[in-house]
Amino acid sequence: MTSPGENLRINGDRLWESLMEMAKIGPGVAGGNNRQTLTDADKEGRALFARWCDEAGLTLGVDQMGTMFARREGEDPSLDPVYVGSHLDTQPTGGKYDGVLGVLGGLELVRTLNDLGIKTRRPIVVTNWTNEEGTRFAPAMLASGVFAGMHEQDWAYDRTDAEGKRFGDELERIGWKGEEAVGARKIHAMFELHIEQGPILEAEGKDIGVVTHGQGLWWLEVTLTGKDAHTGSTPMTMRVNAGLGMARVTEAVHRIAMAHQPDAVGAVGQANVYPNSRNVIPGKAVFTIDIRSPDLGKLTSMRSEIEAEAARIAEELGLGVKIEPVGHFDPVTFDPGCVSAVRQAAERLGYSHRDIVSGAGHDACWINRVAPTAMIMCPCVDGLSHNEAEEISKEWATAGADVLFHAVVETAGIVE
Ligand code: HGY
Ligand code: MN
Ligand code: MN
Repeated sequence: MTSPGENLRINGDRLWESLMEMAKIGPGVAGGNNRQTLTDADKEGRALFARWCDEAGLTLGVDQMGTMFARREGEDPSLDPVYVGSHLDTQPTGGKYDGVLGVLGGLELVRTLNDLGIKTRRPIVVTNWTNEEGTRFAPAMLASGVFAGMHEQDWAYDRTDAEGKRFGDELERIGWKGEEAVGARKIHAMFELHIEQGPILEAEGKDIGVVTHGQGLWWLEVTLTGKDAHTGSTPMTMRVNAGLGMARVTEAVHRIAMAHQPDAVGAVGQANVYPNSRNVIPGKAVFTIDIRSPDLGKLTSMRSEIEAEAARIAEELGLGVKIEPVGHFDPVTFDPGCVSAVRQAAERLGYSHRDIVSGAGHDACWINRVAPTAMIMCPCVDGLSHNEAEEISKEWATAGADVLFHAVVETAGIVE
């Protein structure tokens, strides 16, 4: 099978137009997006993607977790397809490109094959994985995790959002609960294009990140139980202050991550105090710790140090403490064959590139457990993501999609 010639490129203008079109759905308040999973905005975004897939002649399948699989037939339909894709759901204050670039970059790859009349040996499937973000329903990468056999489907259906709504009910409500058994599809290889969500590629002036590994992660949900009391009349020595406990644990997470440098991160992003009244000492605090490292040893010791410190702080303040893991995956090593297909594509196309470890989690991290998988990254401005000001250039998007196109078509094989 010949690989595509270096002049074969995707249509960057068309890709950019599609990104801007999708960005109109579930707008944020500051130029980004709030298209959270299984909301009406997600439903609208799915419908647009489905229409575009139909216009590109793709056959759409949907599984019981709502993941969308749009298939372009290959010369030999019996062969396992090459998958591309990412996610269309966003953070509540998300950007226009996180996940979306990977889905629409996959669609653009198909549109280009259609323009050029190229037939591939293997089918190609463009994928929108449900609930990658995990912000409305924890954990992140929920549907790809069920697909990879890491979560039971019924457990996933029972995940609830802040209003107590169930994942399974919301999936039915928006009409995207498909028929297909999750994980039944056989994948020959998967490639995911994604913005870096960090500062390295832009700082080094590199067009492409060849992702060799992904950080491992723990999400630990902490519940501290104290006693509601009057902020004015309760003596300081009589307080059982869950809010104070949360503050001290949050500081400890930062301190422990700093003590494990380099290649360790930790923060608390989601936090609630109850009753959350200005003049009531919080009797309860519920917050999620997010710790990550590419080094399993560091990840494991950070978790045990944080759990020990949280217990000590709770003891000191007379608080009840419960810590529940609500998300986890070990550090990931992507498939060397797929990684070199990405690296060779960047070289063939003349794009500057460097190997990189993904700081963020992605659906590719789970799919890598069931099929050879690799990722391609493009820079983002100031490394900013999970912020409505997330920005990339059309050139960066085009370069990433070009490399995706070449790596996928080479893996799928071009029919003479
Ligand atoms: O949390 C993550 O790394 C991803 O953005 N869901
Ligand atoms: Mn993402
Ligand atoms: Mn994200």
